[in-house]
Amino acid sequence: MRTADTATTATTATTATVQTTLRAEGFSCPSCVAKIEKRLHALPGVERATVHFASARVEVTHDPSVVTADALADAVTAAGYPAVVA
Ligand SMILES: [Cu+2]
Repeated sequence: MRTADTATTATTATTATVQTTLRAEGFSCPSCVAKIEKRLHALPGVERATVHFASARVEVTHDPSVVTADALADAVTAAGYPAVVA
């Protein structure tokens, strides 16, 4: 019997991760992308971080109870790329 309480968007969720998009400034080359991704991956609670060079957007999958969207923006800003939550 099928039940109605199965989460429609459930994938491999063992933790309550959400996806946050940041808008950042100051990218000038692909090595900036690697630097930002590395910085974000180093934070506890970050599951995935993808920088889109052409659109200056950063998509981060994270557990908001461990690291907030604002903390992600702060980390990117601290790396030298002023960032805000989009
Ligand atoms: Cu660069």
